[in-house]
Amino acid sequence: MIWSKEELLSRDEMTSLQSKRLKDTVSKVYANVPFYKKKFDELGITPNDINSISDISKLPFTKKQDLRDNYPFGLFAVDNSELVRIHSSSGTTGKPTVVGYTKADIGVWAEGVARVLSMADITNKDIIHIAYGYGLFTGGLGLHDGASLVGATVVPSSGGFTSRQVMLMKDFGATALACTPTFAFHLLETAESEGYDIKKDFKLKAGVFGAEPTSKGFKEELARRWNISYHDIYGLSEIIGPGVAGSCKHSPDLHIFEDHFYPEIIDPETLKVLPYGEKGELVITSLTKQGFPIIRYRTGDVTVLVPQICGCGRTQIRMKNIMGRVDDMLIVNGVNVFPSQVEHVLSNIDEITLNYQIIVDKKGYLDKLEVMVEVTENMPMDSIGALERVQKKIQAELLSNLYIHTVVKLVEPRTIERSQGKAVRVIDKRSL
Ligand code: DLL
Repeated sequence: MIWSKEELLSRDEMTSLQSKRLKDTVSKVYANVPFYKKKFDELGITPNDINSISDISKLPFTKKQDLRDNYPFGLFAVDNSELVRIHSSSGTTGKPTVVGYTKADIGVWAEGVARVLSMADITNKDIIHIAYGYGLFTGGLGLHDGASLVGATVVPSSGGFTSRQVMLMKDFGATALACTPTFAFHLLETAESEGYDIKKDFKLKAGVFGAEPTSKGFKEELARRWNISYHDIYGLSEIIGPGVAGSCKHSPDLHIFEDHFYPEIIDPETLKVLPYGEKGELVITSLTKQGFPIIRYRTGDVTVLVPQICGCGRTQIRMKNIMGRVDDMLIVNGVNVFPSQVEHVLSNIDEITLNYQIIVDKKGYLDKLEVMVEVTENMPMDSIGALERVQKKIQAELLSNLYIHTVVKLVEPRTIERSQGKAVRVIDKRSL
């Protein structure tokens, strides 16, 4: 089901809507946010220089550090009396990034999430189990408002208490699950180990998963083992939260809701805008936000824009699965590799699970990359020969696919710590 008519606009209609909205946004930030006025003045531009969406390249970029420098409310464009909600990032060091919403912003946000839920055919007939964290993180409340808008019955279970969540999913007959892919995997393993029959005991038909980079192989395995259709939901708190883009039933690529969030891809080194089809850093400009409008925000996420119209009929531009973050890309002895690429290789090896960790360290002048991964339950841990065969297989696959030499350590099932939210997959000891 298609939620909004804007998902079907022709290119001309979209361009004219975006142009009008960009002009409004630029005027608003120039008048109300000293940070933007100063930046525009330094570049010698005024709102009069912005007449269509193609003028966006004249505007300056905004980075996470700009939010930190203006902590807490320095980038807000309205008086506090107009704000109805504050969210904040989960950054572990320094000041967090803070974002504010007016009533209208909460409406746009809920609509973005409703569009993704509609891609998964989630309606008022569904029971959606939301296990994203509720609180300052945008996952829980974002999904909650979108699900309420489509009229689904929400089970706001938040994170933690995995066994109890599995029991409730079964007893309440949840038909949809929304959480991080790693937590969905943890719920699955818990259900299996507690003896549930996934196909008979659960009524799940769709999963709405996001908030962390995930490989194609991981997604396919999760969908197959939960017996559901997998829908990717993308977003970040600086832009609005979940519901900036999502994937439908026709393809794993994500439709970007470009009537509200204008996407560009840049080369993170030269900052040049790249043509469609080229891989680079996603930059987003909000076109309708009131409380916390943001211009050309460098998301740090690496992807590719796909202009071809999807089989589902939606006309909005799509992006490929996020490969990772610019700052998560590992450079191992000069070879660039994203953790999600390692994950994809692991997903094709039968004897191991997708519970893994990547540890990077220095050995003399060289980088050493270790992949620690849990084997499946039926792998004989006492057979050195069998373990060595699997280790060699993984090493050979990583070498031929990603050109990296690795040390592979196989560990017993259930020994790597599980995550309730976003997984910690990489430990880079070089930077410690
Ligand atoms: O993670 C918002 C969200 C909540 C999205 C629930 C989807 C579902 P932040 O905590 O600000 O917000 O983190 C944003 O998470 O820049 C990406 O690196 C990553 N991310 C979010 N969604 C996806 C996705 C939320 N579908 C950061 N695929 C982003 C890959 C994702 N990475």
